[in-house]
Amino acid sequence: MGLVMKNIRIVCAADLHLGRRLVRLPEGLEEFSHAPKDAWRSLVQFVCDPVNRVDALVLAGDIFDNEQDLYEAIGVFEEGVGRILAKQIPILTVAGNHDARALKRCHRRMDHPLFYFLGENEMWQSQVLTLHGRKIGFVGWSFSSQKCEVNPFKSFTGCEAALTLGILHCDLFSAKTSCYAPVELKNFHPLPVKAWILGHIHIPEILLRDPLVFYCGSLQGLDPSEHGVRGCRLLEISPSGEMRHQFISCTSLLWSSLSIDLSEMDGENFDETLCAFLRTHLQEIPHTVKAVLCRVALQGKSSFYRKIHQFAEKIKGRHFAQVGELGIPCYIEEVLIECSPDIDLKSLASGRDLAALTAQLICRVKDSEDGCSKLLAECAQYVQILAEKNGHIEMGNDVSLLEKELVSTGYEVLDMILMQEEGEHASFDS
Ligand SMILES: [Mn+2]
Repeated sequence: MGLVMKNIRIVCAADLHLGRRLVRLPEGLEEFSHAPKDAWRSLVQFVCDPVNRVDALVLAGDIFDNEQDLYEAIGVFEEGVGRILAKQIPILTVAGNHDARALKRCHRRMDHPLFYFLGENEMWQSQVLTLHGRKIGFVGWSFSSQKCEVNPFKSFTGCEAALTLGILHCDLFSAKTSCYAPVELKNFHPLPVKAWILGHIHIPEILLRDPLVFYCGSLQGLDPSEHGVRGCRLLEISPSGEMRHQFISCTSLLWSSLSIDLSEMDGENFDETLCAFLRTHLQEIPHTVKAVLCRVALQGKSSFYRKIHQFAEKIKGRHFAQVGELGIPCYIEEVLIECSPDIDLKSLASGRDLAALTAQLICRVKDSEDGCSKLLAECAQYVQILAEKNGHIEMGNDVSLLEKELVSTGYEVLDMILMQEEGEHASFDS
């Protein structure tokens, strides 16, 4: 019988942010404030399960959420690392901007020959491992403090192995301005590296096929903006060097974001209709998910616009439906009111009264008329400054968000004016 060479299977993850507590969870979901730890435990479970035949684990930085207050996070991390190393499965890590020192300390304390910390002092470092009789190179670079304005590829040094994988925590999306190891996609092409396992950006994404370049994404969504299933990627290298990969869910609390069109609905059975809508749109849920937190955007022209705010208040924060094959509890995290009253805005705007004036203003914002978009951009910058002052750095100067907010408020005002006018007409009639 000939010798059958096996595929090499490497689990890749990043941005675990252990130690982070999920905040503003509705009553009944408090236990999920520890979801990042649960995601790590489910990753460890996957790596250790012999059925999955995992040969190595790669962690591309931001394992810990911050350098202080680490006792709890370090305990749960080291416990998992211990379990994996006990199975003789090597672990390769680099540090991100959140854990530059913490990971180094943890690595020293554990002091295990199969636990590798690559790229100390922002210097590229490589390590060759023999997996299933084949030499695989790993080359990595680590943050040594919270910031690094320099592109790490300026100092890249290679690796001797014929097949090398790169591990890096870096910012690919704002190369000109980022202080988190800014890199550009073109940096990857000329290097003798077959695949790049990246951390930092929390949205899992494949960026290039050859060489393979991907962001692992956060292991578990950390706030409502991180909606969608999160987890790790299983990279498989065939004996001929061919790469395949597959996404594995580690999400226990799933943040979800859905839009519902109200134009075909009457206000009669709003709760039941929304419930059915959630069940239809949240059918395929990975088995790791134990609860869903859904942000619902109400859109379209609504015949029951006047009741919308009342409806929204009633369902917010509530356990609302059982979704997926297993009947997972789904809560409404937030309701975004993006719908409009059932009126003809254009014809209303042709008048000369207060309602017409308001309608005209809404039209100008909606159609981004000349001058208006410039004003909006300026406004967004002020919002950004205010947000930063108040510590909401991640709000960003998002013009489209501001536009939505203005239009929505405009409709609210317009509806109030129309309601008043209706009242006046009614009192004249009587
Ligand atoms: Mn991160």
